[in-house]
Amino acid sequence: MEEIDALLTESRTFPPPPAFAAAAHGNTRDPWSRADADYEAYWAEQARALEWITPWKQVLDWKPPHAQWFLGGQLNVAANCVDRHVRGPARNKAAIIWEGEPGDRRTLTYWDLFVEVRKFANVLTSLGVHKGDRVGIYLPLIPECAIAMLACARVGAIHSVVFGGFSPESLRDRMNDAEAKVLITADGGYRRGQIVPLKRNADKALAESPTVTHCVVVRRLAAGVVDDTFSQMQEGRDHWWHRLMEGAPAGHEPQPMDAEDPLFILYTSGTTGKPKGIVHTTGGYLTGVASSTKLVFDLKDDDVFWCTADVGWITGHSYLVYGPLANGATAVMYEGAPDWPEKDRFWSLCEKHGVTILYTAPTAIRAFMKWGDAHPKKHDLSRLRLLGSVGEPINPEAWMWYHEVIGGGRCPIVDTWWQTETGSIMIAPLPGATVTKPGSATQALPGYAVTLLDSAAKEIGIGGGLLAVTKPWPSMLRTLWRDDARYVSTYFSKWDGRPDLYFPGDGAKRDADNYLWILGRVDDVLNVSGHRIGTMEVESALVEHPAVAEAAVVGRAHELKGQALCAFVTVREGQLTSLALRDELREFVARKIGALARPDDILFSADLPKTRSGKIMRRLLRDIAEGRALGDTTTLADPSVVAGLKAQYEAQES
Ligand code: 7RM
Repeated sequence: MEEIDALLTESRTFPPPPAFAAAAHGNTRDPWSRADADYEAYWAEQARALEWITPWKQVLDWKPPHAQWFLGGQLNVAANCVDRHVRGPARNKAAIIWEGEPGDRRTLTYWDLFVEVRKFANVLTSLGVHKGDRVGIYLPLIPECAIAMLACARVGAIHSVVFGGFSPESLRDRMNDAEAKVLITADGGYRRGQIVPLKRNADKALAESPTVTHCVVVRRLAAGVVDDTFSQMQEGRDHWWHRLMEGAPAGHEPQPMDAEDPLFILYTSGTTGKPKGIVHTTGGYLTGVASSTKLVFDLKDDDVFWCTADVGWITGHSYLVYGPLANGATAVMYEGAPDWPEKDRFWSLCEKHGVTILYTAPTAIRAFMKWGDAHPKKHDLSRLRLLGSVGEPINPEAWMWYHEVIGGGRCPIVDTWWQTETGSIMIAPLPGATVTKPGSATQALPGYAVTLLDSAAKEIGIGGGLLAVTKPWPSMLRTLWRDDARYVSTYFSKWDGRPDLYFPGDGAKRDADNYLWILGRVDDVLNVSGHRIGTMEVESALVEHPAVAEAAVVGRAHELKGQALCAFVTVREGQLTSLALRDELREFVARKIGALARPDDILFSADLPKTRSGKIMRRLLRDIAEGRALGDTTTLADPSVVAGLKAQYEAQES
């Protein structure tokens, strides 16, 4: 039996526009040929684009499931992202164009970054931070995020960024697990016009984080709102960022780091609750992100690259900070919400800053669709030349809308599949070389060995299966912080006796052109009368209906079929819900992908429970559909959504 059935077919294809292809970095199959011919030589070539203090002696040491890359090599990430650009023509180029939610703006050139990062590196040293120490970063999305991360990298400290939307408890647990010495935070940040009281949260966390001896506080809040309730400074422990910077020396030599020294820890919430501290190292990580940023986004000197993710997520680490800066590019950074003060904020930002490459998530794209075309139509988006998607499968409907309404039909879309664990993009088109298909992340990038396996590790040709990575790659996680056993059991124990096979936890299908279509997390797969149905295809079919903005599908136990399908549906703005619409949607899915995928239940809801990075939390919807008490809801963006849904579901049942 197949691990997962493939139901949907999507036959539209989009070749790279000729002019785009002609100017693109990758516009032939050549990178794949080179990588296939000599895998290690390919990665060595990518790594040589970085500046090394000491050359490596060995490209790869692979003792499954532990890999080491560029052994003997030494480099410094901050020197690669800042110093080397300052020596060249990018000295006065904008590195970060930042806009705060209230509309305040700052632009930092590479020279500005050089000045700030060196000074803050000296600040860290003065607070007793040494190579290998852990530093927590809990900030709104302001330039100090990048400065703090790069300053850590400069002195060899391991940063652990905690998303500013997380609670004091989450912050505390992460600080304690990593035994952080210093925490960098701000008095507050702005989100939907409200103040996020970061320092107050930090105070609560630090009351139970005994290893943290110093807390550096950025003054973010406007003068009028700065008051003691947002920033009560604790004598001896707390220091204003700007005060420390005033007294810091300007010069600083970057600490030479071994390629395999850790660069950062980033916690991801696992299925069991206790977050996993994903550990990334220096040489391999930077090689992976620098190389993929250039190739996948076809990054050129005059591009204005906007990755809309927060630095609290891996996407922000890799494609807001390290990837663009390693390439000497200009990155846009925006602090706030996409619908503040109006639902056109993203398009206003694109127009105002002349964004050429936009990288965002399907959940955002579906929200924009729901809000209607008028918002983007108000703005000149003609500078855009490339669009990217990440975080979830992008359903063809959203892909087409992104292509037409945002991209004006002229911009290729790169649907990029990867994970916190993989560090950088693994499956994606090269926009100048790959014919794209709406909903498919296409194929593995050059230098990545991705395939589909069944549960006996047998390769699947055409059809559905388990995604697997068969060779190590430079930016792979190296371990879980102080829990290597969990690293082995989570990622390298899916197939008996094969510790060389990495299991990402996703299901996918391969089509006749050897394209991959990610079908969602394997944990979410439904089993209806023996058919293994991925959530993505049913959701995608639902979203194709003009009344539907977003859908999430889960299974509940059913005595005859094994599982029955339960769909949670959000309708488009202005659309009314009715029993007739419910029946219509059930038939619509049956027609699109077959009667076996016809949802048994459809529940209309104004919102779906999502993580703070925008991924739908199907686990909680399953709890609702099966009438269980709700599991852990602490990682939800808005916990009230799921409580409301549960009440609504129960009312409908009775
Ligand atoms: C970058 C990021 C990882 C999980 C991954 C998938 C899903 C991410 C795509 C995708 C389909 C994509 N890191 N995912 N990108 N699914 N198409 N292009 O999101 O660690 O937070 O999540 O996200 O399930 O395993 S993550």
